[in-house]
Amino acid sequence: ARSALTDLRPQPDDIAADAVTGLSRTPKALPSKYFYDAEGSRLFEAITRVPEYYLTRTELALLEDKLPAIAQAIGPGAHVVEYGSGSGRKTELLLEHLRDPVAYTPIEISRTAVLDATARLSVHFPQIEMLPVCADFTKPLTLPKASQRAQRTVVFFPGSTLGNFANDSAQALLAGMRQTMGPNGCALIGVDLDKDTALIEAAYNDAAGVTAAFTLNLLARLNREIGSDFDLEAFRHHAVYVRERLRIETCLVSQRAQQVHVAGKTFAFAAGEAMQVEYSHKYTDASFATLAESAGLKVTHGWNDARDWFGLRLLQP
Ligand code: AVI
Repeated sequence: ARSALTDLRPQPDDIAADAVTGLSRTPKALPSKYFYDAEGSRLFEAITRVPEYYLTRTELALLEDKLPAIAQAIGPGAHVVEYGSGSGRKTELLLEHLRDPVAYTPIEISRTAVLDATARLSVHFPQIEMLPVCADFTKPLTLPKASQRAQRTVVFFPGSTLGNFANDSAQALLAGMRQTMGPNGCALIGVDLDKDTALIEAAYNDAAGVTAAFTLNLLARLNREIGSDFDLEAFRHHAVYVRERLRIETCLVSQRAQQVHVAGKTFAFAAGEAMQVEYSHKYTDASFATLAESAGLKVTHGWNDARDWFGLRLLQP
């Protein structure tokens, strides 16, 4: 099968400029997309294995359980377009269960990640055309055309990654997916569901401290890459579920009054000052339907695990 890379030449991130912009806000903030350097990606993998972080294992079990029904709803001849570099086992499960899938396109900013994902999958699925794309999926995209056998574009976005986007960005991302899928396409999206506060908060405050290390790695990354001087001992991970906004709000709290130097500028933190670093939105059926509608999409099917902790939703224009 063909496997040429389509390189849409994503604009490289300006980490220093983004950090300065965020630190100049009130309250201070840093973008969560910078969590995922090599060390951050390793720590996130470790999070998916801590007992409190139910999301990944619940979604995998849900896929295993419901894929026959999902494949039925999607129909034959899919061109699967995954937002992200391929979720390993989740992507394999989807491709295994779909009827006569024709092509697979992972979209990812990292050239190596997107090529690795397709190389790995092409061994398992030699009959599927591999059409990797190096691009920023939050920006407008023109994707390579799959063979004429493809009947339908299926956007795959598992993991509740949508939840890490603020509402306006999530809406824009879904609107972009609507363009990508076309009038006859659909999107299969994994969403973490609203539930008991204690269960959600435990997932973001694991006892082993892996999530705290993941959050603090953001500061370590800035120190490594842009030469800032954050003192990692002087900030503490803090994650709370704010039910009115249906989201985990994670911040780093300054443990004392201190100054930090970033890209030639000095930023003062008060003792106890919280810097916003991540949102993880949770959804109700109503909140997700409203979000989908705001992007011109309808929720046509939904599957939850037996405890209603995690859901998969099929969206169509
Ligand atoms: C990748 N994303 C869906 C994770 C989440 O649950 O929001 C990232 C994460 N942050 C802390 N723990 C996991």
